[in-house]
Amino acid sequence: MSIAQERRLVTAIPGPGSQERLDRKKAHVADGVGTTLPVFIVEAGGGVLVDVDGNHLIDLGSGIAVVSVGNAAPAVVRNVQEQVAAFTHTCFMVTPYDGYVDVCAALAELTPGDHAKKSALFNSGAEAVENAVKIARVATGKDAVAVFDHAYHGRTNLTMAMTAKNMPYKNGFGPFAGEVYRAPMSYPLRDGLTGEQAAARAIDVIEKQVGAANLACVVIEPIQGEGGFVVPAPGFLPALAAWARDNGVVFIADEIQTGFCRTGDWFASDDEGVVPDLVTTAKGIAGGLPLAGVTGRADLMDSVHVGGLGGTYGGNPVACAAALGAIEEMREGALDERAREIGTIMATRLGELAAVHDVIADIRGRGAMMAIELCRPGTTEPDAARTAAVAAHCHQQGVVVLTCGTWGNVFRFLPPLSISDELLQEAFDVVAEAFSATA
Ligand code: PLZ
Repeated sequence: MSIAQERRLVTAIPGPGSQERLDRKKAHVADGVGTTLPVFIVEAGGGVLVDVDGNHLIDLGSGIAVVSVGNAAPAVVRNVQEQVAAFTHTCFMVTPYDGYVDVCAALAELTPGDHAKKSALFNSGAEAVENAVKIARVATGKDAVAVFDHAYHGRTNLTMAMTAKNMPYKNGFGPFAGEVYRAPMSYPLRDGLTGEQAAARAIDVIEKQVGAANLACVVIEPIQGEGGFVVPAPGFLPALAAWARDNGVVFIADEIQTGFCRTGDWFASDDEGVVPDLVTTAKGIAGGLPLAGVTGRADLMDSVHVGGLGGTYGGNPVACAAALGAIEEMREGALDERAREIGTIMATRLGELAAVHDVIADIRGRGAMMAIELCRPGTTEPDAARTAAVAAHCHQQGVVVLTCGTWGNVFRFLPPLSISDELLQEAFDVVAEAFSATA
């Protein structure tokens, strides 16, 4: 690793170089595109981001769960360099190439279940979700889509309708796509229900307000991402999947944020042995290059007419080469196990923190996808102000932390799986200090 794996601050955050570039950004980039931490990056790898001023920041975000294998991971760089020099694009629908088929074969092997599976590749998570719904509609001949409170599925028109939170994702952007219905999620901190009880509640809403006879699919994140890393109570996902199977409804797991070793398994559905009919993937699949997939039961995937699925860039050869490199890194580095080790360290540090700071109402997550929810002590009243203050302190001290949640009161920790124990511990020293400093 050529980048020193240490936190090193040589200027204020942002430094003068970043400040100058922020002014240019302001002049040329639409204000609607926000910034979490205003430093401009020139290099990254392991667990470190280096900015234009030479500051070394510890990365606890992985570019929102994307660079799970690390930034510029060796096998990704090698494969991309070879592919980009050979050819950059043909359009798979015009003249095919091996990389696309290789990624689909790998997806069939790695996603839950050992039934016959096929895949189609796209550019973004939202596009994968849209296509999963298209496939479910053709396969079932039904229209309705059930999603959950706190869900996040993207920013395109259909996926905005599927996403729960208005601000910033939906506000003013309607009208939204129709035939999307929302059911209550299992949220143990806030509903106190068992998984079975929460599933019965959700199924009742779906049956009474939509009806299985009209429902093409249920779409759910096995652990919710943007919505607050909400982990449903055990039994919730299996009960929903069983209901979908018994009622001719396609069960779609959106594993865009949870997939590819993030939660300590290859896919979060594996934890309870849930086998979805269709799985959507993106983010961690390709080490930072834009690629997404829909993978699932061959009979469902093949229900769509020839020419019905595609897109100019879907499964671009360079992105596929990157994915094959990322999958090689995950396999050879046993990154599912590494995610569990990282999870143990994070859970220990967060437990220590929660023992001291009663603003921490919940610690949840799995593997290298952990979160804490901040509430006014002794209540479940969200404390977004404290969350923002702690985040600002961490950013100033050179640790990239991300927040999420319907109320903006959740810290999510998503380090690259290439981070060292030392760096991870140091990052949590800074988080602890940020809690004390803002108490
Ligand atoms: N489904 C579960 O997490 C993307 C959004 C960042 P795209 N989450 C990060 C932002 O603010 O835009 C996501 C997800 C789940 C779908 C998506 C959408 O994936 O690749 O951003 O389209």
